Amino acid sequence: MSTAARDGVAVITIDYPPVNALGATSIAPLLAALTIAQSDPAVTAVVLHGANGTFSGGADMRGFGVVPPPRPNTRDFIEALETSTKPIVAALEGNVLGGGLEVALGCDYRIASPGARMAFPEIKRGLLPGAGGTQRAPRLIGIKESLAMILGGDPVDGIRAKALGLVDEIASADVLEAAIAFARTLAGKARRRISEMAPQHDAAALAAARERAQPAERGGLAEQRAIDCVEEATTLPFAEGLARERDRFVELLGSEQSKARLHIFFAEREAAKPPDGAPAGPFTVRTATIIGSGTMGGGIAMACANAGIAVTVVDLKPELLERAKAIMSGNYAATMKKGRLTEAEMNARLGRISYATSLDAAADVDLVIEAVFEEMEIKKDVFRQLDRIAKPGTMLASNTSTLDIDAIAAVTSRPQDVVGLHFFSPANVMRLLEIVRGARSSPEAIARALAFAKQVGKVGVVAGNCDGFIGNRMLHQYFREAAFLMEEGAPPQQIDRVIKDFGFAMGPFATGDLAGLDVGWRIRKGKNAISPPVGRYSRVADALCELGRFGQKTGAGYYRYEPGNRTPIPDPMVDEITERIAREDGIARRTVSDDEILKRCLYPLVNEAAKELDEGIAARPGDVDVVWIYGYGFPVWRGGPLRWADSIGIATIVDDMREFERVHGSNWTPAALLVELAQTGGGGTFGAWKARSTANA
Ligand code: T1G
Repeated sequence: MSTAARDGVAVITIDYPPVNALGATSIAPLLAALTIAQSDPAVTAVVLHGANGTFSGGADMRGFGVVPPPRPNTRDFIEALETSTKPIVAALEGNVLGGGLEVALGCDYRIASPGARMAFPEIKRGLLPGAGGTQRAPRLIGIKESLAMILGGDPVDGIRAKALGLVDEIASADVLEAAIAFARTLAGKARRRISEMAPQHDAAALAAARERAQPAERGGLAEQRAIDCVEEATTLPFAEGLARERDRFVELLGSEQSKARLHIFFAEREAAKPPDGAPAGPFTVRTATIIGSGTMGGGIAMACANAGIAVTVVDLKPELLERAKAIMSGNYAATMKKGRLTEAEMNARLGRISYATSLDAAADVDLVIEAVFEEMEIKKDVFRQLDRIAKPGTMLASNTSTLDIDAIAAVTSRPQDVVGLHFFSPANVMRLLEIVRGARSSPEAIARALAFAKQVGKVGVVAGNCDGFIGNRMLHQYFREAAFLMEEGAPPQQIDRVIKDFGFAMGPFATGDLAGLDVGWRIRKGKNAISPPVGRYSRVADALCELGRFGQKTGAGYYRYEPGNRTPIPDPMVDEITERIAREDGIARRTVSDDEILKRCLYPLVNEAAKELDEGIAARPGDVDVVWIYGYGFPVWRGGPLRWADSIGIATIVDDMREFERVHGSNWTPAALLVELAQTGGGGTFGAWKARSTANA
């Protein structure tokens, strides 16, 4: 879209809601407008800007994988900008991402608002800037800063961009007006093309980047290729470097690592939509009350304060509130010390948090989140009081991680307003938020919970009400099988190595030691779980807990730890305990292969997820993948357990499970949905099942 020339300046607008993505549909009119501007003698310069206060969110990723690739594409548009007979100024505000930033680099000059967000996020999609970014950025801002932007994928604001030389001016007011005024001064002047600039080589920066980059086989394929492209910006002529960039971009676009990351990008956004299609009406939490000032309550309060919500933390004893206040102040101070928060921002956030010893603080707020001790009777008592105190329409949530949300809702007169909000610790950091839908939770309550998740920067996923919801129910099966493998002869360090090599940050035993083995121990002994453990589980963890070996917090668990050091050290005592229990339980010891370990640890995730989908505990396969990426550290470049299962082949998984079932019994009976998918008529993948189930919805 363009407007008639004003004082010789034609304004061309990228207008393609919601993010001004650049695809054939949005680029075609831009090319047409550019052609008109070229032939209009009244036009001496062109300004390019984005509608609705944002420049562009980058190439339209929904067009990736379409054969043949839709044209015109971002590169076509940039080529037209560079060959324009008239100078072009980009007016940058809002998002200037990926192909959007590359388009801006195809212009002669860039004027930005101070708050503009400029980034090359392609690396987070398993890609690299494929429209000249790896060739133009080094010519404009140098190798080192280009590598930082391209390999980091994070935004710089206008001020930082000006300092880097990425933009030429900062607009003090209206960025479009500033760009037009700047463009007026260009009449008759020579073009300024970045592609004609000479880049400076920087061997040290390239070497440092190669040193830091992940190996291709551990999710670093895009990083490796991007560094190659940036290096060639200094060793090859522009046109050749551009061609090499294009080849590598096409390679990455076809890679499993990029497809997996794109799957998660869209699955995360799909998860934010209510599964039952209820309208996600606008809902903003302005005030909240958190009941309980422990680790979770404090973390949740910080998450709310960080999002601008006025929050009151309630606890019975003033000294508990003082402790919570000191912990939160310390957390903010540490963040400020790292330069990630200004003192003003820290004080503003602390100023949003108040403290009370009475539940009356829940009387007139939008949302109440209960985060008291994980004991059903205590929670029920809190909700009985909340039912009496909170004004009608207040959203009532429990942060429970193991208890029955229906039993909690049942003690209130308003079960339709009750949901679970299962935060992951630390709640002010971990991005996953499982929204537990009770049998009587209203669609509005679920939609409001999803809106709240987005408001506090969490990735919200709706889960049905069962023991462990989506994530922990799957985790239980994985950890149980890992313990069986240990009894059969695989030491903890071998199992943890296999899982780390797969791409997790930690294996199951190091994770258990970090979280505390006593947590599971208490649940297994407790009466509150929705259902007691089903079937056999290894007695090794209980034996360790009975010895007081709770993990890092006691200096020993599955591993031992030197004082003040978190490095897990294999401990022969654990082997002795395991061998004794195996002997007592008649379990033959043997050498277990890495391949068997990987399958027996990860297939239970897939099998339990298949059951959850069948039961409606999880609404979509992508929801399960999002839970595991954001809540459990599943390697994002593998796309989550179900995306990974699709890449292995469901039929292969079912065949392997049948063999494990023959040896190890019914724990390994494949879920009905897996068997269905494995049969040719089943469509063969979770991806296909999602499409079919959505179509049937
Ligand atoms: N392509 C297609 N759809 C997109 C999109 C994109 N680039 N960005 C967002 N959407 C959709 C999104 O799926 C959602 O759809 C809606 O827009 C709102 O998104 C050539 C190859 C821009 C910061 O990686 O980071 O350029 O769910 O909820 O919170 O070298 O979207 O409504 O149906 O996220 O306001 C590089 C990705 C592409 C940026 C806005 N660009 N997007 O956040 O809205 S590759 C990116 C974002 C590239 C070049 C390469 C965010 C945002 P629906 P949203 P938001």
